[in-house]
Amino acid sequence: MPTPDLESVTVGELPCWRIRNGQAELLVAQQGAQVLSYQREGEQPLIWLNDHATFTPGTPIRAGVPVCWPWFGNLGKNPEAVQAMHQGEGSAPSHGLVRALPWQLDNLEHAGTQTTLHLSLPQAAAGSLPGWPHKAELRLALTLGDDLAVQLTTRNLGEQPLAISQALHTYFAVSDVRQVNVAEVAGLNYIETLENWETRNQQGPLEVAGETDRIYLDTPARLSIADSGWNRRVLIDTEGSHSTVIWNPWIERAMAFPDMADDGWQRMFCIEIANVLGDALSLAPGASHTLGYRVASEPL
Ligand code: TA6
Repeated sequence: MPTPDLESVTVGELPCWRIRNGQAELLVAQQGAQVLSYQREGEQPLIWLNDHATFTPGTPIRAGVPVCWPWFGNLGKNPEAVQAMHQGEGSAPSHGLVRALPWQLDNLEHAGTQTTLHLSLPQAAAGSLPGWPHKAELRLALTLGDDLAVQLTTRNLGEQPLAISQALHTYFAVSDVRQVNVAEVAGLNYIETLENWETRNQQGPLEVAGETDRIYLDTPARLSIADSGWNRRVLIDTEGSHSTVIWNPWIERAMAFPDMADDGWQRMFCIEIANVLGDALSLAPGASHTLGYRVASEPL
């Protein structure tokens, strides 16, 4: 495999990096350290590049792998310890504070056939995120080899416990969301956020037949998306996570989004490897935690 190239490119108004290693191509925006797309040579994409997304500085990008940190979703729906970390008078944006900030590229590491892009967020280490005056080292490692690994590491640099929730809000690419299922969630309890956050039990594999926004609890280390339209199974091997959010906006919500084509909901399926609700973290001073996953695929 040739040594991968790192090329600086612009997508919309955003500076990005494109890495190709002869087998695959990865596109990463500096804003949010956000993977925008990942595709293996000659195959359908694994991570969805929403070509209707807004690529403008300061606006969250609805595509790829948004990093949700130091809280997931609506802050008010988080454990009290996570809420208490926010000390701002102002608003607490959905999905935290880091997805629309420019990150720093620290280095590019080559090891055998693998290339890793190491990114970090200096404002987190400095304790200067708005309304969140805590010091944390926040790093994202993206490793492109035979497959793609995404690892988000938080280290508590402060002197008090650090309470966070987080997610890698990945938009996986699918042939048609109506033709996929997730078998590993069968039998698990989940929070149905669309019905008053009731706890329910998943009967059989998850199939999407309407707006879906669920938090699965006690999720296993491996999840997969069986996609009969593309005759493949996407394998997601997770690290440091026991909760998973599964989301698809379906027809009406997608039509209301300015940054998604009216039929965009058919081609994306969010499986969000997370630490939320009872799986949220409390990191002792000096402690660190890595949330991550590796994505690969095989024929069905
Ligand atoms: O992860 C699911 C979710 O929290 C949904 O409730 C939905 O709103 C989605 O994320 C997208 O959130 P965003 O803030 O990017 O519009």
